[in-house]
Amino acid sequence: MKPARLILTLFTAVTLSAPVASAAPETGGHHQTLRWAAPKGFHIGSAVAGGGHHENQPYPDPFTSDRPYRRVLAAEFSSVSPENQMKWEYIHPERGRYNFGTADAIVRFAQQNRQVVRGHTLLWHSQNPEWLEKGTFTKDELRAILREHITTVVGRYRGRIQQWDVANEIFTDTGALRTADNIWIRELGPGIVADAFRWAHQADPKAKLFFNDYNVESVNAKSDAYYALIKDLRAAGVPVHGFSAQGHLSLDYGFPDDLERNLKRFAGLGLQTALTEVDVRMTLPASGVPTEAQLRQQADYYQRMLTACLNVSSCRSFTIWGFVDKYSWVPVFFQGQGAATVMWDDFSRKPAYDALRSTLAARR
Ligand code: 9MR
Repeated sequence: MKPARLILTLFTAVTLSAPVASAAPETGGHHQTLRWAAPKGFHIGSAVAGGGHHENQPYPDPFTSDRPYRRVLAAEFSSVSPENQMKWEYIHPERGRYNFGTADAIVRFAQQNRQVVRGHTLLWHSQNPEWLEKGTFTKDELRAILREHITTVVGRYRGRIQQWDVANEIFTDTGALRTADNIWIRELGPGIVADAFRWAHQADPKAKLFFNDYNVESVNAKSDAYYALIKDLRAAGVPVHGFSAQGHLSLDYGFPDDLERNLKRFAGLGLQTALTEVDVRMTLPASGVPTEAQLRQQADYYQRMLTACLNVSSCRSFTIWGFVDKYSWVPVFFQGQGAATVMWDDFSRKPAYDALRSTLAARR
């Protein structure tokens, strides 16, 4: 290349891609990233590591402390989801006291890097603070607490959250409502779910409001329960806009071949769909290092999930639950399993990463 041409190329690369030009050297420039490969309007996302299980690990908080991690997060993704930082126990640790610092920083980071944000989550049975789970409240008080929380948190980020997981994991795998372990449904009855959507919609009329769960990739008892509930809610005019499958898969189980068909039936209700927490774990060999065959099969699972989403026009958002193994929740929760993400600990790319990028690029 002639020197003048080289300088021009460098110049345009830097000016056109700022601020994403800070891509880590190992990602090889923005033309080789997932977000660049993605078709227009299609968001490729990651969870933002921090809080939750990270707090008991022998490393500092990834999002606030790991600069190479932040560079890859900015360079590769056009959507981010706080992994724990907007959950009740993190953002509302005491009654009447909110801890917005990290959530604010994530939303700011997203704006600086031209990323959208998926808010996670408002009504859930897990990761609620003790003051809430163990407190003594009347039904009216509890209702007011939820309403105030949703109004405050959703209102704070009004206009800056693309999709909210309003209700997370409200059904069991048999399709029963979690009436025992979900404090809201147990104490206030199932009608509270509709109220949560109404309050969220009032606080941010532009945000798309989702039901989100795991083990709903297929047509099964659990996804049937969502289908019936959402149909009723929409008929009653409740502002429900989306249904998302988390996509936590394992090589120990078969691939959910009917994922595309399942997403399409929800699209048929007039909903947006999304894959929100994709990862593919495996039982590791004694060496702790996945075999070539496992890596190939993992790449295949990632690719098929992405393809299912790309084949459904209402599915415009595909998020992986972290991109680097060292911060993944999987080894912490499943003994002997791991390697569930698309990058090795030094941010070099696994076959699963390449499969995602080439699949996106083919639809560009
Ligand atoms: O990845 C999250 C981890 O850091 C937390 O310790 C854990 C606690 O429940 O939650 C993990 O994220 C979950 C998500 O919020 C909802 N779907 C399942 C995810 C994996 O457990």
